[in-house]
Amino acid sequence: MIENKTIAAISTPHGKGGVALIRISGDEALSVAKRVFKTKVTDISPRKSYYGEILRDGKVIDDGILTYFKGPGSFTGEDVCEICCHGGIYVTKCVLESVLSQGATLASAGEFTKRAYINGRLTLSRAEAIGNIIDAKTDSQLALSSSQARGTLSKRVEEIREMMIGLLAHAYATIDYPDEDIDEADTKEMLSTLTSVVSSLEGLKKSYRAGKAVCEGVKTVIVGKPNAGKSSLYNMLLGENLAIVTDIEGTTRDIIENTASLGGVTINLADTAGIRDTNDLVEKIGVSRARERIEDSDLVLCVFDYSRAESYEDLSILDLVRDKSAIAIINKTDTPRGISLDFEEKVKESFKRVIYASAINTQGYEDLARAVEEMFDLGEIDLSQDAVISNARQSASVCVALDEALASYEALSIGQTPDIICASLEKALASLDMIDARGASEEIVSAIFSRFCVGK
Ligand SMILES: Nc1nc2c(ncn2[C@@H]2O[C@H](COP(=O)(O)OP(=O)(O)O)[C@@H](O)[C@H]2O)c(=O)[nH]1
Ligand SMILES: [Mg+2]
Repeated sequence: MIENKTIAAISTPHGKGGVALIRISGDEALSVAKRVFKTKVTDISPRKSYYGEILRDGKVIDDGILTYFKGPGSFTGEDVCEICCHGGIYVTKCVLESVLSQGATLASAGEFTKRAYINGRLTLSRAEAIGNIIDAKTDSQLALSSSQARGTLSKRVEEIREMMIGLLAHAYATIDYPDEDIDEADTKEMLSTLTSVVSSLEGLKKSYRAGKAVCEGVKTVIVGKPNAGKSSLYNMLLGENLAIVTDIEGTTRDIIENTASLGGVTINLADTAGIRDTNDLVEKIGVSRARERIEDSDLVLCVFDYSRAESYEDLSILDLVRDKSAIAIINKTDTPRGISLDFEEKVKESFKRVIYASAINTQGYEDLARAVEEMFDLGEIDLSQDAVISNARQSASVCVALDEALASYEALSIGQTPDIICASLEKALASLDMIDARGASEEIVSAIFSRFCVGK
């Protein structure tokens, strides 16, 4: 799998900037760099930066800085040279061309990181996390991916793995002496270790709810009767006046969508037409889309108007969201009460979480953020320290590992033979190993790295 070609690419974004960085990795990295980059110093030492001139076809085209990282103590594990030049689009392209003309091959998407993984510098989950750092758009996405990139998840996986290997060694030792069953003391000890394995795996499995809410985001829809303040709430959550707000009923028709961060949870937020019976054809379509969107969402924010008496539309909304994960928002609490105490009580009975808000002065924002955080288990997790599963691939591995660990526990506790106990444990281990991809197929590994940009 290891290729020895020396590769190069522009690692900074395509565009005009102060500086650009061209990265070279492979056995020939230093010799290629030296043919392109002329400095007064003859001996280039690792981890030092050198000023010099950059040549193409023997002519100086720019000046800049060269840094050399000797393998295996580099990002990729190979010899790496980084040339910083002025950050123009054309000049950067010329420097890259010069590097390629001196024997380097253009790197493919994610190839530097893939080499780091192949050379054992990164586990797969850490490599994925580096991709997530680059994609992060919120504080919580950054905290989570930065922690996982430093190996928080890999460390936890390794701990569970070691427990499993200890158990397997123990059980196999018994298989080697076929006359012997696992004795009572050993069984007790193994059951206790298996309990730790199971509870660690359960913890990881559970963490996916929070990890997913942070990384992928939660499909969220705002619903309510016309003029309840849905669009105002939408704007408040996004911190921008994006949706049109008026006191004319039926203002919002199309669904409008955007992404916001609320209490650390990434919400993919949709504002909808107010739910009501209407003869206006366009509004009718809007209302039916709003109803469909409720079905399709993981979180529904139901807005009720504090300033007006409730109507049949409010009651119909209670029905619409009966089986959904929903939060009630009683809006316009800056105005005198119009809503009846009875209906308010009914809302409290129907929803586990009720927030009193005023979208025009951002009152209730913090309460809503805490409620959403709690709903998606973020309250219990320290994103910058805890091992958290953040994608479907990792989650699938953990779920299978957990099922097999439970099967193994069951087998051991009812006195099954060691081979049966080991068969489940081996499957659990193989599945867990997929997280950091010991033994993942080339296809999976390539698919993961192709998500990266060229130069990473
Ligand atoms: N006093 C007060 N007025 C609000 C509040 N939220 C929205 N409004 C007003 O209610 C009207 C309808 O708001 P809008 O957001 O368009 O409601 P939508 O039809 O549910 O999207 C507008 O005139 C808003 O300014 C609030 O919290 N307090
Ligand atoms: Mg609206």
